[in-house]
Amino acid sequence: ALTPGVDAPTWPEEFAERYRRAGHWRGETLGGMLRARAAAHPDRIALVDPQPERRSWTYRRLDEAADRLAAGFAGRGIGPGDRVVVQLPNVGEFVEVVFALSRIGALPVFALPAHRDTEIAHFCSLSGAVAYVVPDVHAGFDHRELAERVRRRSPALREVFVAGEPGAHTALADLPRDPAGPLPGPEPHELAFLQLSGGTTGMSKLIPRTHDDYLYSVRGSAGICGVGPRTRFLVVLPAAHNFPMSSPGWLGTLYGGGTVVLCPQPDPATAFALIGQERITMTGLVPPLVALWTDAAARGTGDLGSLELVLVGGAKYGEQAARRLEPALGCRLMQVFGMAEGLVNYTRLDDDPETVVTTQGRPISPDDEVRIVDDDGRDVPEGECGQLLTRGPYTIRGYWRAPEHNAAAFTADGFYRTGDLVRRTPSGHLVVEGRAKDQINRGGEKFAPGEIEDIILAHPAVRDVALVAVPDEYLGERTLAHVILRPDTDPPTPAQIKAFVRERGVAAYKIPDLVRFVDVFPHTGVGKVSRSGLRSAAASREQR
Ligand code: J2J
Repeated sequence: ALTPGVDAPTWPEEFAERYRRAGHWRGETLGGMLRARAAAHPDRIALVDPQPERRSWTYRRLDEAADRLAAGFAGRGIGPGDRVVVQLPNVGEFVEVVFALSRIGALPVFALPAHRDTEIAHFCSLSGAVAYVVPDVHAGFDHRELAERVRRRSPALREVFVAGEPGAHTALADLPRDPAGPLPGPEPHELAFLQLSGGTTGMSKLIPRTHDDYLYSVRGSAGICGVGPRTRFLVVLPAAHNFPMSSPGWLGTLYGGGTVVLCPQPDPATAFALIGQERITMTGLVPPLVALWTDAAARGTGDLGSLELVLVGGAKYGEQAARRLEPALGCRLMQVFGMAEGLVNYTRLDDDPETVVTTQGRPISPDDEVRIVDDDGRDVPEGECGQLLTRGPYTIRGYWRAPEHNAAAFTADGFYRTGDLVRRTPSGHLVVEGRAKDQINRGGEKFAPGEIEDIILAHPAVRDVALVAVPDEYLGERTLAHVILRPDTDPPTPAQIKAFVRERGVAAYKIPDLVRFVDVFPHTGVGKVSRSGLRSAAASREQR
């Protein structure tokens, strides 16, 4: 069972009161939101999964599917507060599963399709998950086998559900579908799900979001982006990411009564065909994808005529690239600087064009509190660069079951230390200048270097390792592992180091792009490896 405020720190009552009084927290739940939309416009199309055969769900059908699946899960003993790791690609079942779990009050733990043994086992043990939902085979990888291995490592994991051919597990489609009568459902102030953090130390932390707080950010996002019944949103990034889920993403689109179309792969060939066929009006992309898309559009492929707005975020979007988007794709650009922990900033539809290409936007809410501070925690003079701290109606007060980490990641008065370096323009827009946190952001995918360093350190020939980000024209950053080998061992090749990491079972985006063998790392005064030293050394070498 969950103990509020212990498993997941929550807002002090005076803040909760204030956010309710301001009308931010309206007592809605994810499941209740869908129910209300289904009552208001049952026959409108909510969801389209175009491949391999086009399937579509009206709002009524999606609502009923959620109820039936909720009954099926409940019949297998999944109850309020239970955690369920959900690892599905962009398929209709993903949306059904999220709403079904929400109807029960069980909490999805959002894994990404790219995650492998190490990450999934970690999510299972940290969350205490009782069930795990997987596809059968995705991108040539058999998730049922992964589930089998994870189950052997995770004593609490009782059930594995498969979207597709179940193998040794249970097919979602085979769950009994007789509604067991209305389920009580969660309270709006309770947890809705656990999102993943990018991580700065060790493995990813889990981010506890409540129905009230998340739906406030979803509603605000839908409003800022002008989502309405005629919005047709293409989910290009993995649907479990906070960005395509809530900025405004598939939840914002359903909130606003539009149609969500799931894109199975982000490549221009697949996406452009869908944009043409489904008359897509809006989507969200990370900067490297925009580059691929604008190149393809310049070659004249695809009919993008229906596209009105593209949101770009997840990593810094350079000004020069930003200037090219509107002419290349023939639609508006909106920059978004957000985080699964909460705070999301958008440029606005009525911002002047310079602001849209040169800033990462301003917060959703008038009650988002933003401080920009120096290393000693003092506010920097207005307009200068510093570390971004934030507190507000949809920013968490702490990670799931991580009291020690929380003591460092949050100030005593509840501000989240984002680790981002920003400055604020006179109009209140934020410009991201860099980051103070020890994190790699590889084309929008974040992780802590330590996670991979620990794996490489286990290699018998390795004495020490430091993983750093180096600038990359396409990805923004890619990874370079500096490795110090033990004397008297057979030296491995870079390819062998990469294979060693891959075989441990981690997401492919975490495997070092480059491996370089060195004799010593640059050291700081106190003898600790200086990552910034490594980074600048690596950066200047790359530039030569
Ligand atoms: C620079 N850095 C950015 C941007 C995120 C909307 C959009 C993105 C995310 C997201 C999200 C950036 N420029 N435009 O959840 O709802 C970096 C920052 C930030 C971290 C958060 C959303 N947009 N970043 O990317 O939890 O370093 O959320 O702290 O994955 O990404 O990563 P994540």
